[in-house]
Amino acid sequence: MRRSFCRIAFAFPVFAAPFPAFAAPPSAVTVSGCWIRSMPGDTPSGGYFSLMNISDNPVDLVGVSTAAFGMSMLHQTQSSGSTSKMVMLEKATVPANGTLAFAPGGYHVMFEKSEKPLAVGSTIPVTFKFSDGSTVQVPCAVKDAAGR
Ligand SMILES: [Cu+2]
Repeated sequence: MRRSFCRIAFAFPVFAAPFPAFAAPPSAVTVSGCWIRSMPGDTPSGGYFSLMNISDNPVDLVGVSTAAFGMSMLHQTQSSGSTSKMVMLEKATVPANGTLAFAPGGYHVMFEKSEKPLAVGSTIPVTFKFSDGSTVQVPCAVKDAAGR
């Protein structure tokens, strides 16, 4: 089973390089409550979740990937007055023994170039990569544009 999973994972060359799939240490960070706001057509979809770091050192989220989308970026929405804009982030730091929320209006993952339309109510596996070299894969719930 592991061997066939490996072959499937490496069939996506965009994601193949950075993951030491069987050598990664257990992660100090857990991911919970992950969901994706599925948008029609080519509109980017936001990804939201909570990160909890149980170690005594800060850990950075450095990347997110899923076979369901061709591109995944870390974004932060920044508001000033009546305008808001999104900036791209290299990383997002989860404080030692602390949490970091990715939520509408703040930190989020921007998923672009969906491979095919996502079914609302389904889940897709998403892999989170951290600065300590660990990776975590969790199922993310697909919700509609209203977040339901
Ligand atoms: Cu964004």
